[in-house]
Amino acid sequence: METIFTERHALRNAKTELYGGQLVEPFERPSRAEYIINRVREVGLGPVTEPEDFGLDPILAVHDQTFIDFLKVAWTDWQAAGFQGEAMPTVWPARRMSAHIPNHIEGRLGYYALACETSISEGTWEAAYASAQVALTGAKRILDGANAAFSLCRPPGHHAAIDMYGGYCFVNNAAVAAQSFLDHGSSRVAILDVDFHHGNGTQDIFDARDDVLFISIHGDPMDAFPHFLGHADETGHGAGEGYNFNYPLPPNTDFTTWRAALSKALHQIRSYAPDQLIVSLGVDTFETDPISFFKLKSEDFTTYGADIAALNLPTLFVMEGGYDIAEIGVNAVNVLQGFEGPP
Ligand code: OKP
Ligand code: ZN
Repeated sequence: METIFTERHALRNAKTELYGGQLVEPFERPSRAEYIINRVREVGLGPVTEPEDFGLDPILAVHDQTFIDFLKVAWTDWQAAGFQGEAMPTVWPARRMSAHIPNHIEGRLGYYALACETSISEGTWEAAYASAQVALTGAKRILDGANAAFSLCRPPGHHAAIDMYGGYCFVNNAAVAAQSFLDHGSSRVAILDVDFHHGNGTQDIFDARDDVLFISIHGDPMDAFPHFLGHADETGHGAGEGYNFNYPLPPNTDFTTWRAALSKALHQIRSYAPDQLIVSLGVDTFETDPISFFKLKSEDFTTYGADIAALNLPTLFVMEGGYDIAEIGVNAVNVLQGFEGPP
């Protein structure tokens, strides 16, 4: 399987994340991608290639122009306001407040953020843009006939909504890729999100549409980030009713329980008969992930990769989360090797 990767991911190198009332080194850091690409090379998964540049249009096909314009200038506007640290919101348009978009950068950060742990720093937009191009290049490989590809995206994307960033995500790479499939002739695309956290951004983008089936298996939002979306009763709206499914699972969920949810999800994907499958591949379901509470072991990732392969669909893997960095390469590549099957 081909891996699409660029060193430009390292332009996203924030110094601070707000965690437990302290500013800490971000969990979502450049070494994550380095461990994954090293493992890809170590096992000889396949060629590693640079992304092509498809420009902004495929990003604007799923995100609001005003939101993307904001991401481009947020860091320079923050510096121009005279602040010394990295950019983070401190105020939101909360219940019963005005929806006017403020002028001041502090107000605009609150308007476009769904969470405040994710600092905006120098190079953040450039890395987020490159990450989306990595996803688009993977999609192109599938359109050109590959049965699978691995878009080693960083920063991740599945929390980024139509007009909101947060949860380490700025541009929704999986959604950008799905829309690109549709814009190149596909009728239906399925997105399976196996990251520990609910893919609220992806759900938001396709909530009212029937041309993208979105299914997420994740920590119950009653107990886990993003807390305000991802419940089982969210099944889509309007034309999208019946094309969104969530499998929230409780603390300490092991692979047997997780795999039973996956089995239901795979059955729903099979019935939908999509032209392509996109897997939002987060490996923060691992038993020793520092910010998550599922109990998958490294060999379980291989097993479920094979489960997904049994669908026999052209499949694009898009990297999302995973924060036990020492094992992130093994776990992510185990899914891909499980998908490919024994040599
Ligand atoms: C991004 B991705 C945990 C706080 C979690 C943000 C998590 C973002 C996860 N106590 N804060 O889905 O892996
Ligand atoms: Zn996650």
